[in-house]
Amino acid sequence: GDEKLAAEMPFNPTKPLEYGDAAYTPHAGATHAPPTPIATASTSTEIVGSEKVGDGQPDIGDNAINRPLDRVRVDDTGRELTTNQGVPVADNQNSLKAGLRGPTLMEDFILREKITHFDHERIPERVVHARGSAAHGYFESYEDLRGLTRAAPFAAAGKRTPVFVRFSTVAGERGSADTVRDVRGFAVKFYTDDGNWDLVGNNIPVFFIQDAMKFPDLIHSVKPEPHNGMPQAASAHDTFWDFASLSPEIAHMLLWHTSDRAIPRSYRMMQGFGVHTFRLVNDKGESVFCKFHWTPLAGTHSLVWDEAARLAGADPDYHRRDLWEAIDSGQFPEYELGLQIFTEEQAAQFPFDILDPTKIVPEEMVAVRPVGKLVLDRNPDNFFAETEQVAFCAAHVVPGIDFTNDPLLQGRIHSYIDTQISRLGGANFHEIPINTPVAQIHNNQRDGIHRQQINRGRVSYEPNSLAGGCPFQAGARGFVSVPEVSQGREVRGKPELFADHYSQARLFWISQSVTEQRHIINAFRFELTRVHTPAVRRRVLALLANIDAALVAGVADGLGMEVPPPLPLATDRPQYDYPASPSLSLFARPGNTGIRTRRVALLVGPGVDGAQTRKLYAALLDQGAVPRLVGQKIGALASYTDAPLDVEISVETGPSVLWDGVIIPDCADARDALSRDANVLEFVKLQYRHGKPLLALGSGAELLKAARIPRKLPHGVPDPGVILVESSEAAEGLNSFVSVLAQQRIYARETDPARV
Ligand code: HDD
Repeated sequence: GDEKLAAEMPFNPTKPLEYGDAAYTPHAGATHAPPTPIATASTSTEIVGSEKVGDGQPDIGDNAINRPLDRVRVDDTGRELTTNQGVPVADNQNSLKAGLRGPTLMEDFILREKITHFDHERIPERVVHARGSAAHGYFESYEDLRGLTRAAPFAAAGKRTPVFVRFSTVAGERGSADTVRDVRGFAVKFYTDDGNWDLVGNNIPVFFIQDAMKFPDLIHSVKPEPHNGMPQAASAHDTFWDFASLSPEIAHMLLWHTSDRAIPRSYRMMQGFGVHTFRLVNDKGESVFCKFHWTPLAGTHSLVWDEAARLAGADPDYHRRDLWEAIDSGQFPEYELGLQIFTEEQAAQFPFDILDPTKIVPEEMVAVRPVGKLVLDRNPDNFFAETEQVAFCAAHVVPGIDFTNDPLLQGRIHSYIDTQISRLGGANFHEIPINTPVAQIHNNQRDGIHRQQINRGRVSYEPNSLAGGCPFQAGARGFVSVPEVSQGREVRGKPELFADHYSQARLFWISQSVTEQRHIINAFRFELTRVHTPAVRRRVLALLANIDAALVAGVADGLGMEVPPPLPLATDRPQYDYPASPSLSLFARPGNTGIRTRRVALLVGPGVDGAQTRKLYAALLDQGAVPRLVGQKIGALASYTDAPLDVEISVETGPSVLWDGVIIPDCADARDALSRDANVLEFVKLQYRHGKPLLALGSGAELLKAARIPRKLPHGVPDPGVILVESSEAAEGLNSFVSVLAQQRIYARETDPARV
């Protein structure tokens, strides 16, 4: 019917009716028959067929948060176009004019409403963490933790609490690239029975500064420089390193920031941390200290810098797309929540202050106890309404969770609510659906811009008798702050232990593998090469000189500079000598999801063995990988064995950095067709340079030869990731390929400078 016609029509069939005399007769525009309703899974909690949600599309899965959001979910399927007042619109192509060539009439309220709304579509972006991507899901507690905390999510084994999680970069603007070197935000909103709890963390367990007082300075230094608005989403410029070199408390964070943690392969493959020390409180009022850790089941994996920089051009949405596609294809990202729990007495013995956010509690001192899992199983329906308007707040805690006196955290308690008031336009931002708790809201707060709630009755004060005293205080059931005793003279300053700036930086450094250490040195080299003021570079070297001799020597060499004397220490106290902590290496958590969601290019050219290609494709799909046919151009490609292949992506639009590995199927013309194409050669070389597995079958090997891919690692042993097999051994070849792909990368290939 109409649908088929519409599909076959490469043009807009009603276009002619917009012109000349035809315009005087209103017409219906391009009508489509309403699609046949799609049966919704019985597990869905969506209100199927309701006025607001149409025929039940899109399928929203089984998730407790759906129901509150259903109220506002809109589905246009089979509906007429209306104004914001619900008035059906006859013509959405033309403004109302006095004659076909006449001026547009002021009376055209439809045009004016549409343009006015458009003119106001943008809101201010977040002052930090502007660039982000989010998903819905749930948190499931492994056990009943009520002995430790009365926080609702931990009340029973198997209890599920709906969550909304937003990942982000810090420095870049809303449209900046995902793969820049930066800290990643990891913000979790738990819609608990006792109200919203936001765990607003990062993928790095320490922070740059020790006191909220310095936050605006830190951010001003890393953001684009104010005179010329450059550089975008980068710490590699003078102002950041100027500030850093004058703030030695940054030393520990700098090593994390220059490590591969700051260029994760995916939001699904990085850890998350609450950073500060928090408190857990049980219903007897007893409290312990707690550090929160999220650990991805997919393991911790990172990009390499050259790849990250190229990715920013090839796909600025690389992490956003990765998260979206994983969830869309049912490969739900999972993270385990772990707690480091310790008492006040234990804390007093630590060689650092637990209120200092530039320090970790090494896992060797306090083990991480797994207590539950986070599963992200549904993409947002609307980016703006959900991902952009979500308002996280470090002050959002629930009974069972409490703050500590960490001076950075104390400042955050103020900042987040405050920033939402200008970003989201007023004090009622909690009524925006994505921010509304599942728990009910009853209080005497009233009015304000864009108020949604219609509070009944004449009473909006407490105490009252006219409303029977309601809403009444919850007493002990409510949030009760830990009655910590505070005393002391008013003072602006820090405890002396905060002045140990280098011990944990050294701990991090000595806990890294040789590969990771090399990457840190190279990252410093890159960042400081972009710094133009020699004195700033020298001061950073002087800071590094307090951490490790090999580190500073490596960085100085990269900059062609001498190692300067170390920066003077801020305290005479001896720095603490930590033993290495193996869990600080990225390689400590390889993950257990095999090659699921890994992207594999099957690089095909004229003369390809189509049957073999199809088999490899199917085998990869079978293991949960994402294979794609990549060629010199898209469309039909003749195969010498069977029907033509349908090439999905070209090397131009899907360049090397978008793939975790490449397979070159047997290809009779490989030497002529593929090996003479510089783009194809570049594709293969970059796969090699970035440590990715390459499998060539039969004459596909000609391409590796042309690209001069070495078969041995720099230290002489065969490279397990350069796999050349005869077509008859395709299955064995694929097995070897898969085992390397699961490891993510062969770092042993790296030389500096690169040899391919
Ligand atoms: Fe912050 C956003 C994480 C220190 C002030 N912060 C923001 C987000 C994350 C963090 C993940 C984005 C939330 C989202 O996705 O919407 N921030 C942290 C961590 C910190 C930290 C882990 C240190 C341990 N932040 C920090 C300080 C201040 C702020 C010290 C101010 C005194 N942060 C903000 C903010 C933002 C924000 C200005 C910007 C947008 C927003 O809050 O909603 O209030």
